[in-house]
Amino acid sequence: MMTSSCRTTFWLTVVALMLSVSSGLGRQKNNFAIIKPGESLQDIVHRAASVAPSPRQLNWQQQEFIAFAHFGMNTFMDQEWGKGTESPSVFNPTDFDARQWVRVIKNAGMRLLIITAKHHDGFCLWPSKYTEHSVKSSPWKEGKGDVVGVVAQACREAGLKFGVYLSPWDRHEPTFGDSPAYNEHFRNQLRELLTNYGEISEVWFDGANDEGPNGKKQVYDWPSYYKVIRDLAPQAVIAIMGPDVRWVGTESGYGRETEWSVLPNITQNLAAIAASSQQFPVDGAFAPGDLMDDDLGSREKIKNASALVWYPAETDVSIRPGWFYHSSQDNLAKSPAKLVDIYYSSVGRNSVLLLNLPPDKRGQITDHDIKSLVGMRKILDQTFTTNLASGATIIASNEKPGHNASAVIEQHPTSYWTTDDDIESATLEFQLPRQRTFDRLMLQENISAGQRIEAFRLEAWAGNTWKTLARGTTVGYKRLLRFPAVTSQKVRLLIDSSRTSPTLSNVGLYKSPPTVTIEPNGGSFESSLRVRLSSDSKKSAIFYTLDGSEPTFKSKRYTRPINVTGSTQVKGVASLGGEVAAELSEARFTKCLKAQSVIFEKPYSAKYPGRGDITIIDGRRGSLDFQDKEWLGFNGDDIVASLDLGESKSIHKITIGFLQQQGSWIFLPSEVKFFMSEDGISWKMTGNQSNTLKQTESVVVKDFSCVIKNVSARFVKVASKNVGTCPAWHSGAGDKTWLFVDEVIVE
Ligand code: FUL
Repeated sequence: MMTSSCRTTFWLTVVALMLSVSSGLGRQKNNFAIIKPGESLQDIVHRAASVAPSPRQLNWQQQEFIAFAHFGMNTFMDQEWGKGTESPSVFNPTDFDARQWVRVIKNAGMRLLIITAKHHDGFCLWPSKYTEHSVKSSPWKEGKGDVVGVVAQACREAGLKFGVYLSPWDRHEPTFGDSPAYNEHFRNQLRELLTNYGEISEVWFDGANDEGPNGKKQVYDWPSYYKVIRDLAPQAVIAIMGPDVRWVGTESGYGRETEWSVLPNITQNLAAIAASSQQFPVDGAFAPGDLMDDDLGSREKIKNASALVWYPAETDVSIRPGWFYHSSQDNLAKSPAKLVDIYYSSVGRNSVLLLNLPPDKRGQITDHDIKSLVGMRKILDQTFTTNLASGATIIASNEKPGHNASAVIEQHPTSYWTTDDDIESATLEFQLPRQRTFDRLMLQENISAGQRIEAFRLEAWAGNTWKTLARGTTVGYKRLLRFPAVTSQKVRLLIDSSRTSPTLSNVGLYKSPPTVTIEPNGGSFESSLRVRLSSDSKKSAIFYTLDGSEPTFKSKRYTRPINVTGSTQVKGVASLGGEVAAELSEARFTKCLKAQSVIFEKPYSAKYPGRGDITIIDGRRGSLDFQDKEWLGFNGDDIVASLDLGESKSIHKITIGFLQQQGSWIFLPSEVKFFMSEDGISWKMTGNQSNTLKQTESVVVKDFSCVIKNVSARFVKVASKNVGTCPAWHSGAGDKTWLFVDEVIVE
């Protein structure tokens, strides 16, 4: 334990060291700050507001939206984590095309690509001198290929930045666990990657870790890795298990509403700061701590801090459920709307979005993923191309000379608005050139001066009063807020709280393309159904079709609810000024006989009870997501379900739907048999259907049905045969298989 005089000496040493380290930086801001003992909360808050990104951190943040490519041994083994024992003979892309990756990534608006040069299985995508477990031992290009080299070159040609993921955990390398030897091995691999492939902008160190092949635990020499990077690639940020960029804390794609880039550093690291001889002392002090907390940098979190550091968030998420390519996930690429939602919740919450696009066994990004990306880009472009605030006259409650409010709508890259010193709240009032309709707000702080804004509101003038449209806490590099569309000529931005005089470099008001909502959103019905279409933009017209074709502005215009009397597919689009919006909405409706009740011979699993018995007769269909509460799950058992229609009815078709998602042990039934009965006692089989779809096929919802020539019956029974156990090729070979059912439709 330190005595108080000892603590004072320690602090003086630390501060002196900081000052000497930063003296060469002139007036440039530091990306760390030491808090002196006895500083008040106000002092600490001001200090936090002056911590700013290092040039490499600022440059990285400005890339906004970047790509990950998980490619390697796992792509060919159809797995997520290799054991390190895989044979290099399986690595053999059939039509490798790095230029295709780069084209797709650039067109999607991403500016940097990080490749998994080595994942946990230890297989290297470049011909490393330090192991045989690499492309050079594979049949691809007869062992003469270099994935890292070709991808780096393609990026350079296209003006895309390039980064490497190098897994510290290596399940193949024999020296792993023999700490000094593996540390040298790892540094050697880093040196290869950082010297032979041009400029590297990001080095990504994964936190996943376990024992080595020899059962020994590796002690990583992180500071020595950082030193190699600082020496060979000073422009590169070191992410995740590194001091420049932090993991946002989830792999969902959703960052925090309140996202501070300035975080408290933990006390014990100050000794490491003091010991560090590097220009950016934070390297020596780095320890990731708990990054999953909801709050990382509020006043509450920094009030007892000993040091503060600029440590911004990166949000990594895959376009599919897995990080690596699996054909079974081809239908599970996130939709354009989902990707847009993720964009708002990451880039729009002061974070960089790192979206993974896993190339397939050909060595190309699949059309499924490209379709989603193109759809996403179209929506974002339609939204953000025109800033409806441009041309506005802006009145600020306070302006610092040389930093007028007009700077927030100027295109100039470094101009920004701020107030006189020590002002902690302010208002900017925008008089727009004319009435405008908008539903998105974009704010950017001038983060080269630090992150300051703690609370803000957007209001629009509604004729006689101000109406609040949206509220937020932090802004940081970029904040995007969505709210229902409003039309007004006057808006104001109220900054209610700022750590010190607030800054803004950009303010934008935008209108997203209108989308159509169909209500109800599909399902089955008994006699007729009224279907309503609406748009989130009152000014837009809605066009629709009922025959499955794609609607255009030449299709039927929606004016009143549609009376659906037979099985129908409704597709609708909104159009504004003759332009059809990017998003198509669709819903399928099936006319059927309503079952009064259903009885199962054996119960469904308590783990997947959907919404109870009625799940399979409620008119709503299960999606491709087995957790969506529309599915009933049966583990190892057959399903025998009897439906009571209440009275004898003429039947011409019976359909039952199943899900296949073999990655989750869910298989289609091998056979489905259909029966009918007038009394529920004596049954007559009316048809059967065997499964013809391959068990290796991607995720699908498949209907089994039986067509009958209008026979009357009160009861219907469907018996579905569970395949029982996972086949030999499956990773759960011999385990019980699941049957997931929804829904039974009697027509
Ligand atoms: C994780 C890894 O274990 C995953 O395989 C993937 O690489 C992801 C980005 O990071 O920690």
